[in-house]
This record gives sequence, structure tokens and C-alpha cells, in this order.
Amino acid sequence: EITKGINGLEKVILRETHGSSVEVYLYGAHVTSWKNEHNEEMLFVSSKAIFKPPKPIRGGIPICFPQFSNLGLLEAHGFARNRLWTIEADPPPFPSNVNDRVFVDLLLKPTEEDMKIWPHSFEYRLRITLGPGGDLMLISRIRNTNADAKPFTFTFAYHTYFSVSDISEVRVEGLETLDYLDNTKNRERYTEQGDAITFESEIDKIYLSTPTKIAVLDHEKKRTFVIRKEGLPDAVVWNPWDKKAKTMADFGDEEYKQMLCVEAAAIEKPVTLKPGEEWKVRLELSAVPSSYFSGQ
Ligand code: TA6
Repeated sequence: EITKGINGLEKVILRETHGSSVEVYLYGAHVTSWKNEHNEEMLFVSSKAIFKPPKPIRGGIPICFPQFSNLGLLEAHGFARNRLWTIEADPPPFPSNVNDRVFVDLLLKPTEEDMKIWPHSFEYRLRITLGPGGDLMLISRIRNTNADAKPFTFTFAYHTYFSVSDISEVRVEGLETLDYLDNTKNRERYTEQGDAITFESEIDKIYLSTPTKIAVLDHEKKRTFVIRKEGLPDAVVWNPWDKKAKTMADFGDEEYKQMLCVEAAAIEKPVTLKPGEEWKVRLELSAVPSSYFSGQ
């Protein structure tokens, strides 16, 4: 279903027969809502999010392409999240079957303007699909369509904002003992300690060579977000905490308590595509009721 969202921006609403739903704005191909069959919202969107181009929407799942953060000459996180994508009626076959899933296919190609700041042509196809159990899957296919035989190199992240009841009651499992680049210490490399990650201050870490599965446990809601990823070796964990929250106009001063970003990414080893080559990656999010924390 295509409808007008905030400020008249067009959005697609996917409804799954068992009751779960997803909303994605054509602006940025930006998922802003993912609800389970009990109509509970799984993603965080700031109450102060500015749904007005060219400002990216604060929350949901921003698409960071062709540049993660300031790792290059483009604007922070690249331009894909503040461009208007189109719905593609019959895309080339996707690597995943969608027979029992609802889905929408979005497409981004660079404009002449874009080619001035990033002189490459590409086709970015994003398939957003919802399964019978309410799991949300994002499949990206990025193809180098340069006519001049030039390869291009990029970094990438699904910048997912999870909604949590209280950040001080959240832990992340699956990133223990891994190396990470600490963005709060000019990206120096450290090694994470041995037990699950908990939160009591600003965190901005790019974990390297991470497992395909990461769990985000929300103790109060008794809910675990399970992140499964393919082709995305890194994972960014970010919470601005109080001081940085106050510096963000599109983020409430207290909202850091109800969100956590855990971002499936390709950062440490930028991706290079030759003309004609296509890069395919998948992110699958599910939310399962979790019993009490193990060992607490
Ligand atoms: O993914 C973490 C991060 O790179 C942080 O350093 C912070 O800048 C965050 O992204 C938000 O970036 P944005 O451009 O959306 O404000």
C-alpha cells in the first residue's frame, strides 16, 4: 500500500497476514516502522525526527551508502539515505524466495548531480520483505554499471535504531572478545572484554569480523532482537548518551535511554566492484520473547 506519510513524503506499508507490518519511506528507502503481530513497534524513531529532505530521518534503518560516516569525501553516511528511491515493479530475480512473504522492491540510481560528487553509475536494488513470523529482511544488491570500465569502492551500513525500554537494562551478546575501532578515541583499535556488552555511557564502536548472529537483549521488555547478517563483516554499536544527545536537534535529550544502534556494516574492508559486478548482502531482524538474562 503506497500512501502519503509525514510532510506528504510517500511511504509504502507492508502488512503481513499474521499482523506484523513495516513502513518504508521512498525518501532514503528508509524503514521507519517494524511492528510485530501485537502491533508493538520494534524500531526507534526520534519524536524530533525531521522528515524533510535533505535531512535524513533520525531513527528506523538509515541506509549508509556509498560511504559510512566520514570515511571519505561525501556527506556523513553517503547520499543514499537522502535521495528519493523508486518502486521497481519487476526487478531481476533476487537470491531469496519470497513466496510466503510480503515484499517491496526499491531502486536507486545516481542523478547527474550525484555523479558530480561520486563519479560512478550504479543500480542499488533493495528488497524489503516481511515473513510469516514477523521477521524483517533487507536484501541489498548493488551493481557497478559504469560504462567506462571503472571499478568503484564503497563502505556500507544498515544503521538500525532498535527501540529498547531502558538502555541501562540492555545487553548485547555475540561481540565479546572481538577487536573494535573506538570512534570516541579517534578510531583506535581495541579488544572487547570477555562478557556481554552493557551500557552506562556513550558508545560508538566499529566491531570487526563479527559473527553472522548478534543478540540484543531488552531485559525489561523480555525481548531479544536477533540480528542475522550475510556479507556484512562489521557491526557498529552506537548510543550517543546524554551529552551528545543534547547536541542533536533531531533527537530528544532523554531519548538515548530508549534506543540502541546495532548496525550490520562493511567498513574495515571497503568493497570494490568492477563494472558489471554485483554485491549482494542480507540483513534479517527478528524479535523473540527472551527469558531472564542468563547468569544475572
Ligand atoms: O554509526 C555511528 C555513527 O557514525 C556515530 O558516529 C554518529 O555520527 C551516528 O552514526 C549518527 O550519524 P548521523 O549522520 O545519522 O547523525
